[in-house]
Amino acid sequence: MWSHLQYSTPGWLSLSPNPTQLYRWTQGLHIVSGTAAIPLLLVKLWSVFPRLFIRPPRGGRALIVEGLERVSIAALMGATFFMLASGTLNIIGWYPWEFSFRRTHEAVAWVAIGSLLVHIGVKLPVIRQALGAPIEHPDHADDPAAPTRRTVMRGAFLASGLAVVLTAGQTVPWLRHLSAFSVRPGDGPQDLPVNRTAAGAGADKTAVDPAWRLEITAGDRTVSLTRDELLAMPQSTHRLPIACVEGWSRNATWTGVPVRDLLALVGADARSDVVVRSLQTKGAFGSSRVVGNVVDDGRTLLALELNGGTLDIDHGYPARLIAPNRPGVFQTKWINRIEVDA
Ligand SMILES: Nc1nc2c(c(=O)[nH]1)N[C@H]1C(S)=C(S)[C@@H](COP(=O)(O)O)O[C@H]1N2
Ligand SMILES: [Mo]
Repeated sequence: MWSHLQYSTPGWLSLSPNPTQLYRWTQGLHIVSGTAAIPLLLVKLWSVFPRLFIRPPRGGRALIVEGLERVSIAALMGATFFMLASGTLNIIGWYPWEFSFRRTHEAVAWVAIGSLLVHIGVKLPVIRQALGAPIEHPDHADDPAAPTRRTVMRGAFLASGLAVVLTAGQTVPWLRHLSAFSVRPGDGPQDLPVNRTAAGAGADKTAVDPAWRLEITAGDRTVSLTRDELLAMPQSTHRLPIACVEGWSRNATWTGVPVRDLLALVGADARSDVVVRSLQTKGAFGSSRVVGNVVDDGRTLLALELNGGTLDIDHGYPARLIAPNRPGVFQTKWINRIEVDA
């Protein structure tokens, strides 16, 4: 839910650039816990599956209670399946649907949370009874060939742990080489994965055009700078992560000009909200808004270099935004305009 809040922050709320790694952490936890939940859900379903075929009770009241319970379970199952399936497809970067993934994933999460609370409420007496009973209860031993509860639990946690180890490397550096299943273990130019390439954004020609200029505007004031002029300004270097909504994240070393220094050139206040625009001609996320308290942070850079070399074109050459505690999707690449809000 925090990841969603950072992705789509209401206008009246101004989130802090600190802690620097917060979005990376919530996003990583989100992906890891979702992955871990898949085997747990499957085992849970397997264990309750036979109950689906139990004859409904006779008698009006009992039938209504049973019916309501089944409806709430249907909502819980539907929501949970949707969450894990759509989340997995999002990590893979495959969107075989028309609706907005992010907004739907968030809305259905509330359905899942609500129906889970109802389900736990309804089952509380059963849960209490089961937790109080010895784990190898004789009632469960009527089929000697069936696995014991302990075996099933161990299997489930093992499968879940394995799923985490095999995917978490796209977020956790020391797991990188273990993560056979992670979709983007992170091989890209300059030791950083690429989300959308310059060609994919329709910016590959304009990005290398010698006529490129960075335009900074505030009201009727405009300043235009070449890349060499930007390089001649005082540079700052900071280690900041890219944390992608699609489930991978990575720290990198960025060098460039603090955005607030660029605002000073047009006489704008360092705490102004700004919109950064790019050369992008195809697809979404070609521009983004940076709120004043992020602009004011000296680590919010118009980056010109990455990991000690000139920014690769697929990482946003000639210039890209990088700011602390910011969803990757808003770290806009191929910037050519910075507009200060009036
Ligand atoms: N102009 C533009 N900038 C963009 C994007 C984009 O599609 N267009 N994708 C964003 C996304 S989703 C991520 S995760 C980061 C990834 O940066 P990288 O490709 O340099 O690792 O760039 C962001 N910047
Ligand atoms: Mo992203």
